[in-house]
Amino acid sequence: MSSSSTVPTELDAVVVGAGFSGLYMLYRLRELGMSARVFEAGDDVGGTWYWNRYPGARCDVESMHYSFSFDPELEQEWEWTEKYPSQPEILAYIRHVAERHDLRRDVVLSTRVTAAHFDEGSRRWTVRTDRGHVVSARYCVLAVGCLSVPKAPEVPGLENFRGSWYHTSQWPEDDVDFSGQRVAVIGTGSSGIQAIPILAERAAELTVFQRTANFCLPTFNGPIDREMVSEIKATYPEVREAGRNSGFGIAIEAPTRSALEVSEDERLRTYEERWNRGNLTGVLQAYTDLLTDQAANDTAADFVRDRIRETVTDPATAEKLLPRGHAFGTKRPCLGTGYYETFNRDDVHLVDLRETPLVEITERGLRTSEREYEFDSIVLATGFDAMTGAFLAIDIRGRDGLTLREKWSQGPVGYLGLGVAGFPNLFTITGPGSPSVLSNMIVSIEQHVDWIAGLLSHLDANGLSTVEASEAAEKEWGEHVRECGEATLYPKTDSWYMGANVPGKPRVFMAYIGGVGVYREKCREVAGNGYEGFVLQ
Ligand code: FAD
Ligand code: N01
Repeated sequence: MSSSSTVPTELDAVVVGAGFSGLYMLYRLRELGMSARVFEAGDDVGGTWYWNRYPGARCDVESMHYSFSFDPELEQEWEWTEKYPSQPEILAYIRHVAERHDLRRDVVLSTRVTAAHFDEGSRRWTVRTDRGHVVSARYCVLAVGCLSVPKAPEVPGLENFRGSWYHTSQWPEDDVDFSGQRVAVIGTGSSGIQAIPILAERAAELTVFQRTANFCLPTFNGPIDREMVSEIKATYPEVREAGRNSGFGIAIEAPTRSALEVSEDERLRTYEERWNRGNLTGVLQAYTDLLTDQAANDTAADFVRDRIRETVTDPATAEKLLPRGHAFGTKRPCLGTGYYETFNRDDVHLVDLRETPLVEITERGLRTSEREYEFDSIVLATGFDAMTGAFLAIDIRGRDGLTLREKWSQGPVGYLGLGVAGFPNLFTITGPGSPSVLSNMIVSIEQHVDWIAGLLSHLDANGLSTVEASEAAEKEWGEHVRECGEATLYPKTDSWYMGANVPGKPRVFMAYIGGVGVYREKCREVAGNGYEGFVLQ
C-alpha cells in the first residue's frame, strides 16, 4: 500500500475507488506509461466485495462470467468453487488480481477523495483527500461505484437504539455472532433476501420488516460444474466476445416471440424450465415483451407468485410475500437460496410495513403504527443512494466553477455515461447513461476502461491536452437514453434505477437499456469518427 508521504503532488491521473473499475484503470494507465494513484476510502481493495460482507453476500452472475477477461492466463488459472461466487471468494479474486499485477503499490487505502476542481489555466485537476493530500493531475477518473453509498432508513431514532445495528454494506470485518438474539431485518431487496435465510439460522428469532415484496428466483447454487468449466475455459475468448456483444454482457439465446402469442400451457412449461435454470435472465428473457408490455409481464409475475404460494405454507404469510404493484424485473429481481422457505420457520416473523408502517426506532427496538417490537440487533438492508450518490459526495467543480451537483440537479446527464460537458478530462466509469447496472458489470467496466485508455492514448499521440463532451452530444445521448427507458416498463416503478428510493432525488431512469453490445458499437463508432461528440484540444 502506498503511504501518504509517497503520493507525488503531480500525476498524470488520479483514480478514485479501488474496486474492479479502479484497479483495472490503474493497470491500463500503467500500460500507457502514465503516473497514477488510486485513492480508496476502504481499508482494502475490492470495492463492493470489500464492503458488503453480510452473511450470504453473493454474486448473481455466474462465476465463469463475473471475472476479468484482460488476463487470459489468470482466466485459465483461477478456479471458482461454486456456480455463484460468494463475497469472500470474489474478494480473494480481486486481491489476487491486485497482487498478481503489483497494483497495490499505487493504491492509497483508507483515504477518501473529498474534492476535485478543474483549473482552466493549467488544464489540470486538483484533487484533495480527507488525509490532506493535494494532488494535481491531468486526468481524474471516477471509479466510485454505482452501489457504494449506503442508504439509511428514513425513520427517526436509530441513535436511541440500545442494541447493535449493522448496515449490510458496512458489515464488520469480524462477522457478528447473533446466537441467542432477537434480530430485526429492515429491507427485502437483494441484500436482505440473501441475508435473511442465514440470519434465521443464526439468530434465536428473526423478524423481517418488508415494505415492498420483491420477486425472488432460486439460484440452485452449488459446487461448480467442472465439465462446464472445462468447456468455457477451452473457448474463453469466444465466450467473452459473445458476452461483450450481447444485451446483458453474457450471451444467451435471444427470445423471438411475445408471451402473448403462445398458449398458456406452453408459457408455463417455458417458465418452469427457465425457473429451474436458477439464473436472473432465464424467466425474464423467455419472451420479447416481458419488460415492455404489462400484460406479457403479468404472465411471468403470476408464475412467480404461484411459486411463492406453493412454497410458503401459511397462506396469510404467502399473501404478504406476493410482489404486487410493480412489474417483474423493473426493480432488480433477486436471486436467493431458501428465501421463501425461511418464512416456514416458527422463529421467523414477517411484518408488512404497507399495513403497519414503521414509525420510529426506539431504545428497545422498532415501533410500527401498531406496536413496539424489541430486538437485540437490527440489520439495515435498506440499499444505496445508487448511481449518482458516490459522484455527488465529492465536491466536483469543472469549468467556470460549475459543480457537478448543480449540473445534475435535475438528474444526471453525460455523454455515453463516460464524460460530462463542462468537466474536461474527467471520466465516470459505469456512469449514469451507460448500461452499467443493467449488465454483468465487469463486462461494462472493462469496456469503459479500455475505451478511456484508447482515448488517452489518442490524445497523447496527437499532442492534445483536453477532452470534453459537447453539450449537443450530451443532450442527444440523454434523449436517446430517456427514449429507450420509456419504451419499457422500468420508469413506471419506484426503484433505485429511478432514484425513487432516496427522498428528494430527481426521478430519472438512470441506466441505458439499449444493450451492452449496441452501446459498445456506439462507443466504437464515436472513437472511429475521431471521438465525435467530444471536443479535443
Ligand atoms: P465498487 O466496487 O463500488 O468500488 C468503488 C470504490 O470506490 C469503493 O470501494 C468505494 O469505497 C470507493 N470510493 C467511492 N467514493 C470514494 C471517494 N470519494 N474516495 C475514495 N474512494 C471512494 N454486479 C454484477 O454485475 N453482478 C452481481 O451479481 C452483482 N452483485 C452485487 C452485490 C452487491 C451486494 C452489490 C452492492 C453490488 C453488486 N453488483 C453486481 C454491482 C457491483 O457493484 C459491480 O459488479 C462491481 O463490483 C462494481 O465495481 P466498481 O469498481 O465499479 O465499484
Ligand atoms: O437495496 P435495495 P439492496 N423503511 O434498494 C427497503 C445489488 N445487489 O442492498 O422497495 C422500510 O434493492 C426497500 O423497500 P422499498 C443489486 O443490484 C445484488 O438490497 O423501497 N424499508 C427495499 O426492500 C441490488 O438491486 C446482490 O419499498 C425500507 C430494501 O430496503 C442493489 O445491489 C445482492 C426503507 C432496499 O433494497 C441494491 O440491493 C445485494 C425504509 N425507510 C445487492 N428504506 C446480488 O444478489 C429502504 N427500505 C447479486
